[in-house]
Amino acid sequence: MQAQIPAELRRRFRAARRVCVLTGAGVSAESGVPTFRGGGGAAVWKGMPFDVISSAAMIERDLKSVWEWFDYRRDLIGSVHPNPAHEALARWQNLFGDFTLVTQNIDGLHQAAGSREVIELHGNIWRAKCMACGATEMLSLEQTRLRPPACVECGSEMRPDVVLFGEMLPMQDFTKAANKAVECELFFVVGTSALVYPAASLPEIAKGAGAYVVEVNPEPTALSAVCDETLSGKAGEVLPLFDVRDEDTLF
Ligand code: BJW
Ligand code: ZN
Repeated sequence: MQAQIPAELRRRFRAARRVCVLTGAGVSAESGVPTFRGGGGAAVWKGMPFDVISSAAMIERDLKSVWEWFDYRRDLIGSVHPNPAHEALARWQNLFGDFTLVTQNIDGLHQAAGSREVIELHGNIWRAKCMACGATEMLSLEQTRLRPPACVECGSEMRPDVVLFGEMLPMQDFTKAANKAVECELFFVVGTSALVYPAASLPEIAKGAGAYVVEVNPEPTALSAVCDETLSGKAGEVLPLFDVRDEDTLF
């Protein structure tokens, strides 16, 4: 039987004014983007575990391989589309007085579905950043691939504008996300293993500040025990259920 939304959560969803959502790789899984952990397929590339290739140390050691890894992923992401989970979250921004969508994903699929002002904690795979002057440039699939690209402002090497292990998150964005986690009444954590910090601290911050925390994930996570509600299922199947007006649908 298909999962349904418990009446208590449906009531809270209808009454809420300030809602915050944190998404992870699982929200894009149904679009065909591999997750990082749990056999999703992105775990190893050319024999290197992703936390080795996606690390600050590898930028220093082998920038060209880092570009190859992200070019490979950009090619894949360039051919996929938002799924019903992205689309549901894009609708949610019009339902609440204060709605914040925070993502760990770098694929841009929330924006492709129509979400505005998405807080991207780990950067964006479609952007390059100059390692000397910080200038940024958008990347397209059609571009000639000089790797690493040269900065148009100063000629220095550019890197993918993503946050790798051992690197700081964009401070302003994380602070904004943490403030919204403190202020919200309802916090959804969707499709993330909640293992990577500081992103994984956001639901904990929300819970500590009194929010009702809801997890959407087909698997239990490190966070499940602290959530007020866990909806066990795929994001693309569970999130659209919040649109259903039937009061009698119980989990
Ligand atoms: C579905 C589904 C469906 C499937 N529907 N769900 C405290 C303790 C120990 C270490 C640290 C700590 N604090 C910080 C650290 C270090 C480190 C860290 O957290 N390590 C942990 C692994 C222990 N953090 C950092 O290094 C961060 N920076 C930092 O802390 O700066 C300060 C500092 C500076 C200098 C030195 C030291 C500290 C930066 C972290 C950046 C992470 N970047 C990555 C790579 C981005 C680029 C790339 O894409 O390659 O971001 S790592 C990778 O993990 C990626 C993701 O955004 C991130 C989170 O993964 P996510 O989204 O949760 O995906 P999965 O695959 O783990 O889970 C998918 C989930 O979906 C599963 O639960 C499935 O069940 C579910 N799912 N299908 C719904 N259909
Ligand atoms: Zn530059």
